[in-house]
Amino acid sequence: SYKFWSTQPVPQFEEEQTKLIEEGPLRVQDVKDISTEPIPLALDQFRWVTMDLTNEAELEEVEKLLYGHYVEDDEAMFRFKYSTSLLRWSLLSPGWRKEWHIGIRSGNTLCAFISAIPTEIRVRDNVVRGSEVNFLCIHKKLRGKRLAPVLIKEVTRRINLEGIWQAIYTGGIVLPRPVSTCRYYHRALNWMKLYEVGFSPCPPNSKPAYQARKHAVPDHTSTAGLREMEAKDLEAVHDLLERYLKRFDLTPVWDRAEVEHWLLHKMGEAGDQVVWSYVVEDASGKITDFFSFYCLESSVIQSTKYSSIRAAYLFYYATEVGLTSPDDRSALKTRLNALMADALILAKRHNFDVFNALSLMDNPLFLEQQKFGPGDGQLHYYLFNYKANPIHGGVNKR
Ligand code: YNC
Ligand code: MG
Repeated sequence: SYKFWSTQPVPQFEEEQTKLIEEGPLRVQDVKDISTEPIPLALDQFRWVTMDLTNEAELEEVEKLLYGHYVEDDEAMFRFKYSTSLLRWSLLSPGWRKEWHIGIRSGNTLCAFISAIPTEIRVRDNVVRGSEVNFLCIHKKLRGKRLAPVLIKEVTRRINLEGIWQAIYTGGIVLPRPVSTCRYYHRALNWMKLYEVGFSPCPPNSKPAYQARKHAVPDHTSTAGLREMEAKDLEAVHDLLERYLKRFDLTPVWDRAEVEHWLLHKMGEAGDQVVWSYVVEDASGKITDFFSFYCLESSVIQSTKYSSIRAAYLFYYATEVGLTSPDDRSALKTRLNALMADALILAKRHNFDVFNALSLMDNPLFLEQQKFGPGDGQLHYYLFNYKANPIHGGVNKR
C-alpha cells in the first residue's frame, strides 16, 4: 500500500528478512543518466527554489515554515522549534551544498522544504559516501496532495547529480523498511514546568512535590578533570570518538572539520549556542572521556504560562573505559552513569527543562539509573538504496 515507497530502492516489507543478506547498494546508476531538469511540479502556482541559508532572511523563512508546520507529537501538544542557529549548524556542515537546500514557493511564500547534507556513513565494515536527508516539511494546507514524493524525488535527483547514491534519514512513521528502531527517553530537569505544560504526567499515587524532588540534580559535577571542550582537544576527541564508535554497526565517519563543526562551540560566534561539549582530562593531560548535547526547543502549541520547552539532546560521547576492557560492562556502566549524571547537572545549569536521549549507542546502560523515562514515539532509521541486516546503531539524529 506504499504507492510511492514501493517504487523506491529500499527494502520492502514482504521481502525475506530472516536470513543474513549480503549488504550493499540495491540499484546502481550513472550520473549521465540522471536528469538535469527538476521534477515537474503539477500545479503551476508552485516553483522550485534553492534556498541560500547563508542569507539571514532566507534562513528565517525556513525557520518560520518549520515553526508552524514541522514535526509534532501524536497529541499535537508540542512542535519542534528549530532556531536559526540550530538550522545553520544542521544544514551548513562541512561540504554542504546550496543545491541541497530545496524549497517550493507559491508566489513568494515558502510552503515546502527538504534538505540534505553530505556525510560518510559506516555500515559495519563498509564506508559509504552518502547524504543525510532531513527537514522534510509541507505547509499544513498542502498536506495529502502527494507533494512529499515530489520533494523526495527532487532531492534524490540533486544528490545523484553529485554522484552520491545512498542516504540516511529518520522518521517517526513506519516506511519500508527500518534498518533500526529507537525510542526516545526523557529525563526531567525542571519537572514542575514539564508537568504544567502537560509533558510529564504525575504518576498515580504520587505528588508533584515528590516528583520535583525526585528529579532535582546536585549543584556541582563530580567527575575529576571535567571541563568544557576547547579547540586544543579536537585531535584527542576525534581519536577517542573514532575508536569508541567502532563498537557500533551504523555510525557516521567524521573528518577533523566535521568533529570541529559538530562538537566545538566557538566562543563569540553569532547566534545562540547550539552544542555543548565537555571533556575529561586526566592528571597526565590525556583526554579520557567526552560527551556532548545540543539544544532543540519545542513550542507548546496551546501555551498558557510557557510558550516553549528547552530540551537538551544527548549527542556523541566516548570513554576509554569502554575500550580498554570492552567486555567489562559493569565498569563501562559505572563510568557512563558518572558522566551522564554530570551531563544532567550541566544541562540544568544551562537552563534546560529536559534532557533527551535515544535508546542507541550505550545509552541503555544509564537511562534507568539516571531517571530517564520512555517517551511515546519511536524513531525509525532508514537507508536509501542500501540493503543491510538489522542494526543496533550509533547515529544520533539532529
Ligand atoms: C516521511 N516522514 O508514506 P506512500 S522526517 C518519508 N518520510 O508515500 P503526501 C514520507 N516519506 O506511503 P503529506 C514521510 N511522511 O504512498 C510521509 N511520507 O509510499 C510519504 N509533516 O505524500 C508517505 N516531517 O505529500 C506517502 O504527504 C507520501 O502531505 C505521501 O506530507 C508528508 O525530514 C510530510 O513530519 C511529512 O510536513 C511532508 O506531513 C508532512 O502528509 C509534514 O501526500 C510534518 O509521502 C513534518 C514532518 C518529516 C520529518 C524527515 C526525513 C525525511 C526523509 C525523506 C526520505 C528521503 C529518502 C532519501 C532521498 C535521497 C536519496 C539519495 C541518494
Ligand atoms: Mg502533499
